Amino acid sequence: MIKEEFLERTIDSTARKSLEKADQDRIETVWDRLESQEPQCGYGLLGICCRNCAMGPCRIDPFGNNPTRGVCGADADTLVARNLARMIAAGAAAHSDHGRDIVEVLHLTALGKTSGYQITDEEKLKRIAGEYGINVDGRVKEEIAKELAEKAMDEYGMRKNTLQFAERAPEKRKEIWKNLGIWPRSIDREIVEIMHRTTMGVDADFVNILLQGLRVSLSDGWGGSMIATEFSDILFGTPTPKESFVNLGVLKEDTVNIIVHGHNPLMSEMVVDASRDAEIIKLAKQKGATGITLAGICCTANEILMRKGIPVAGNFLIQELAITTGAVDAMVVDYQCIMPSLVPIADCYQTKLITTSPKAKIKGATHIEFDPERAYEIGKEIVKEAIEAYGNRNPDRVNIPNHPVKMMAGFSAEAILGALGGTVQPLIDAIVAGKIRGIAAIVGCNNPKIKQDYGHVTLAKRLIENNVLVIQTGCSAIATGKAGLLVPEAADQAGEGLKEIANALGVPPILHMGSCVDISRILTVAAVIAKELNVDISDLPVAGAAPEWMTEKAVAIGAYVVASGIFTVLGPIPPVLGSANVTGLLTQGLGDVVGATFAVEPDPEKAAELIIKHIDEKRKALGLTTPPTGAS
Ligand code: SF4
Ligand code: MSK
Repeated sequence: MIKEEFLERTIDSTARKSLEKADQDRIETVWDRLESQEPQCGYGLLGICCRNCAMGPCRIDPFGNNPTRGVCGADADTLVARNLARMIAAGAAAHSDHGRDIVEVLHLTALGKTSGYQITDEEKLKRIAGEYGINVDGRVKEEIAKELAEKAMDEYGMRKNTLQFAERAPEKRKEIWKNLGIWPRSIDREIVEIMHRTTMGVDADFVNILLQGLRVSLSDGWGGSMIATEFSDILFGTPTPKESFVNLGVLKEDTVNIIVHGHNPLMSEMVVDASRDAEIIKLAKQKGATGITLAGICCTANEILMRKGIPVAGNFLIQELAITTGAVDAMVVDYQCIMPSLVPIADCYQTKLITTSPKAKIKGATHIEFDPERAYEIGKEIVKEAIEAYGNRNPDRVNIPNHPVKMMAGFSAEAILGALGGTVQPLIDAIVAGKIRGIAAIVGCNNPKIKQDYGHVTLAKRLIENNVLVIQTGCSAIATGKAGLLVPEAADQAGEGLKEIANALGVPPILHMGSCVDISRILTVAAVIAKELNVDISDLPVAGAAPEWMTEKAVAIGAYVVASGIFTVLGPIPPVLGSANVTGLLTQGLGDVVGATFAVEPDPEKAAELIIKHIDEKRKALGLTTPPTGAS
């Protein structure tokens, strides 16, 4: 019998078993640490504290009593807007810096200065080069890639003053951005400007601050993230639908088990290739293993799942539990969403925790630094470390929860269009006919404040029951994968119309579109549909949701999704309630400005109702009749 408290922490049955084991082994987890932090600071939760200068730290009374202003005179509106803008800037920086690393490696690859990388999708290279106005005729792919990478590098600086991919948006959307003065000029510039504007004594107009927050978010969604996605496709291949497996049961007792965790595919792709090297497999067998099992966690998992079909061990809240299985010989991390707590847990199970990025070292971990010029050799070195660690594994401490779940992923924009016969028209026809009521993007993290995966899975189920096609990325997609919803058979749980479409195409009713930066794929598809209909994105029966979000990156994503015209429902409440003005702007005022707003609804059942109501209103405005609802 699993303890009641563990049943309350997660709906993932393999996580529940591992929580039991962690408890027996006296391992402290993220849930334990959340408990020890409670009650959390009320000022922080409301967003009304500031430590942006040494006259502070300052806080503002949430009930309107003294103090109503910080030492410098900044009021609650300014504090909340500044704090939110800084969250957006940090999130945009993370996504965009990831994109920058990809651009640099594409450039080095074009110059012949990398090991292990090649230009895999030449067709996409030429298509993207065409978007950037680069002549491709009669030129070899390396020449084109070099010029394209250099043009992208310009978008991080201040000479170009515009972002090419923002041109993908429909005309009406572009007009809105231009009229509001939030057209993104460059990636780094917008982030730096947020930091400037929010330092002591600069921007004290909450509307002005938040508009710059939207601009920096657009430089992420239509800039850094989109570059990360598209340039990764050029290097590693554009994803196509493929089957794989998910949950902790993908680990195996008799193989060397390696988990890759983080976000950027540059290192993990090399670890994948190295783990398939005949000489390396032979080495693993010499040590008594039957082979090498590679699995992923978080968005690095999604990157190599989408392109290579590598199984997924779990999403964000699984990272500690994976090690407590006692079966992980090495966990290889790059950056973002990696808990520093992994070091003491890895120590308990003789797991090698290997950091690879100079930007993300963790004290106590083994650091094997990524170097694009020796990337494949480093990949082999890492796998050899794992093989060595396999020899130290204590079989008495191994307990892998079994029964991995089948899942399907790989739905890039190109793959979706391919499945539809090369055009979005069949999708539009299905929406017009009411077979598909609308489209909802469910994205984002796990957050220990919410029962793990409950928000994602419940919301997704309710939406597909009501004929809403669900598209997903990030840890959210892994959640529904674990729940068995990312297989074509899950269409049986959808409403009649969606079921008919999914069955006809042989796809799940929920499409896994990739990692967090791949939300840019969702923007691309939304733009294509809007252009086809000659409307704005905000006119479409589409919505977004982040039922268990946690990172600053998720705040940046929410901001660019809303700024792109898509109504978005958040589960956890962002730290804005300390300002009625900022809260009002985000939940109502933005509707008049960018045609979309945020809503906050922690209950996924109610969030589904909000999304369906929104979709029906948009359908009505487009003159489409609302279809019948209900599961088949
Ligand atoms: Fe206080 Fe103003 Fe300094 Fe913030 S910037 S810490 S509100 S004095
Ligand atoms: S990994 S950003 S916990 S989705 Fe992209 Fe998951 Fe959120 Fe990290």
